[in-house]
Amino acid sequence: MQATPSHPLIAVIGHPNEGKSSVLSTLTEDDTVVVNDYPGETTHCQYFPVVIGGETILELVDTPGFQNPQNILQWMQQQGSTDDALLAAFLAEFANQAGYEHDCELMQPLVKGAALIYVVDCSRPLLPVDEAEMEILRLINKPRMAIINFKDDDRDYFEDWTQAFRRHFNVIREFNAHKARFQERIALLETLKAIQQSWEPAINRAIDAFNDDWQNRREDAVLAITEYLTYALRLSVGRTFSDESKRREAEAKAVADYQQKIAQYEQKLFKRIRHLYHHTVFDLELADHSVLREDLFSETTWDVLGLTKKQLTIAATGMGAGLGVTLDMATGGLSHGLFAAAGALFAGGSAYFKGAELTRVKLKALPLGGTKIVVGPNQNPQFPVVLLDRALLYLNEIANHAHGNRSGDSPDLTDQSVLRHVDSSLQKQLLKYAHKITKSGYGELEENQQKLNQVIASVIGS
Ligand SMILES: Nc1nc2c(ncn2[C@@H]2O[C@H](COP(=O)(O)OP(=O)(O)O)[C@@H](O)[C@H]2O)c(=O)[nH]1
Ligand SMILES: [Mg+2]
Repeated sequence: MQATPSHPLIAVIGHPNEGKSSVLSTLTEDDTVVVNDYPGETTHCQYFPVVIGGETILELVDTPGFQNPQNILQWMQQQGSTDDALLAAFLAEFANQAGYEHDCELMQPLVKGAALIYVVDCSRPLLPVDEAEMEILRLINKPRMAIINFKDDDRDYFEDWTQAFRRHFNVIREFNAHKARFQERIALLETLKAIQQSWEPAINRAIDAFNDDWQNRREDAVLAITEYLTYALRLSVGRTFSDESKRREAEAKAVADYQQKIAQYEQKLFKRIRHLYHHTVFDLELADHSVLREDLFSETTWDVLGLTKKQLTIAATGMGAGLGVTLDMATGGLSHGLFAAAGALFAGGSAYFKGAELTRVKLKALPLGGTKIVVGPNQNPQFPVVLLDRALLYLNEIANHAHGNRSGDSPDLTDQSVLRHVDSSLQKQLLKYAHKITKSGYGELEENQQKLNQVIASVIGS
């Protein structure tokens, strides 16, 4: 009955509602795995291959919970056999017994040569059924490890659990299905090598593939962010109006249109990032206090993100008139989000920034009558910093969000600005290339984009 799978096959086994599906979802980065608030809903094994570059490098199996562990253990203890012989005898005996469907089903992957991960929530007391389940698995004697998934922080029962694990498993590891990040997933894979040594080369290949894939995703994300910044920095929006009485309305519409276009592109970017990180089904909710819940052009966004006035002054030093200190037109008529917020930021700041152009609003007389008002490109040096800060915050959030965590609460986002904490030379380069992109003719655009791309990659790597 012993089959040998061509790649590591691992059954995730345990009591209903302990977090099996959540662990599996997080490990495979698959948010199609059904996670249930109520126990006992999984009735059949479901196979979740991890495919990278077209190759299945690993496969995990979600299994139903045990139904009758104590009866089964009693029966097994009377058999006088262990290992594969015991597994075969059990299936022969119970295959057609009503009420044992889940018990038989969960053993199926083991027949196919799977190793097993036994998942328990150690924040609850150890019960006799748990001992029975662990003893059944010990008797069947497949390569196995215990995974401790604390559903809450209660550690009162941990010692009892640890002792019970020692009797039944050689390898025990803590893994939080809601919080685990990339490095913790890799660490768990490393541990799997210890339970099934013949899989070591395959697991090493899987780890390499995971690492490469992780790197590729970052590169793709950085490229996508550079494209977005390029679009936003170069964007301008025009509106025509026939006489002076219509000017304010035209201006307001142009500003609204300008802001909406950037906000829409940002949403497109966020979706792309979600897909890169395999968050495709579950609609992830941002933490309550995340600044990402604020509109891109809200005052809060402009207060919390971007560089401090001092940092901005230092980063912009030497850029001189390049910053756009010349005004085509006073921006006083524009009271909408971005312009008002940016104005507030600079008010009372250095004399240098007081005169800085917040955005370019040009008026052009049209040959056939009427006037065109043009909003953008925005040359406020804080503009690319705020946009990039939001994109990096989102990337961080997504890259670290465990796929098994469906409750929407997410890692702490209190330290909101990423860019305030990077080296000032990077801040300076960011401003420099953002500014060049705003101004570039098509001939030099690509080169400046590549530079900006490098700056963003360094920020992420720093
Ligand atoms: N807070 C918290 N809840 C968890 C964790 N793991 C699982 N849960 C929750 O426990 C419930 C059962 O999880 P599920 O993975 O479906 O358990 P299964 O029946 O063993 O597959 C779900 O409501 C999960 O959101 C965890 O690490 N932390
Ligand atoms: Mg489940």
